[in-house]
Amino acid sequence: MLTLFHNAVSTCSQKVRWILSEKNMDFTSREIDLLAGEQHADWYIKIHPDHMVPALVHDETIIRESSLIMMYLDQIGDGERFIPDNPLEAHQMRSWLHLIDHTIHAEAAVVTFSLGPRNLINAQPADVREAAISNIVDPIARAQRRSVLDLGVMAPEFKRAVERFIKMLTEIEAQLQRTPWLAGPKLSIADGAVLPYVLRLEHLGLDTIITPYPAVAAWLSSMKQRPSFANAVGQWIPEEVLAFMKQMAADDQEAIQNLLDEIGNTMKEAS
Ligand SMILES: N[C@@H](CCC(=O)N[C@@H](CS)C(=O)NCC(=O)O)C(=O)O
Repeated sequence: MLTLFHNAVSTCSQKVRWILSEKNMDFTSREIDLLAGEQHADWYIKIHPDHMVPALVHDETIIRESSLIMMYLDQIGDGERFIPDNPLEAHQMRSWLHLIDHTIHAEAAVVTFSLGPRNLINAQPADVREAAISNIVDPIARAQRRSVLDLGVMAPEFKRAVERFIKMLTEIEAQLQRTPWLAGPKLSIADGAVLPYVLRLEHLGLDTIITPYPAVAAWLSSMKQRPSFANAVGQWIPEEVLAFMKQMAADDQEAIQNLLDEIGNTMKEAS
């Protein structure tokens, strides 16, 4: 019996739903309302002491950390395996997970809260907005959240996060010139783990960041055609939420374009 505590929009929840779908595994869904602060509820922090989703409960055992949950599910589920047998390909897969877990995930939170739900959070009463920030357990993430909610795309953290995303897209493009999937000739956990982060750019109305990378765009399109995409993403995130997430980038279009031009010029000078 599998119960997944997750959130529709959260990137790391999308990853776990992706592998559950690819492995045809049933689960009981328990959605956590992150904007309402349900992750801070006393009952939930017994399940995830870091106040985060996702958490998987398998019978009596709690498994946390989305990448680790993906690998666990691959091992307990029947059928096709998404951890490569070849040691080098398995290493390649884990390198993508490492990049996501140690760098990109935090930058995705910066990009997301500079845009997406920023207006909604800022419109809350001051004490509710303050609680949403001060309840964040990690002090670095807490300071970053405060900065991007205050300054939006003008926050220095936003520029750095976009630069880091561009570096990842360059690396993905290079990999996909060599192999059809991120860890080699076969679809693997790496593809499912990277997908939500590339998609997040699109969901936030930052598609122009992906445009210069044709192999990434083709890979994204292949991922979207798999049934796992609808099962992990499409069926969970309502159209009106997606429209809302894109709205702020439309409002901040000029500032974002100026920033992308500035980053582009710096990269040209450096090369
Ligand atoms: N390293 C963790 C990160 C989990 C994480 O950051 N979860 C986010 C959603 S993607 C969350 O629950 N945030 C709670 C909040 O924003 O207060 C994992 O991969 O599972």
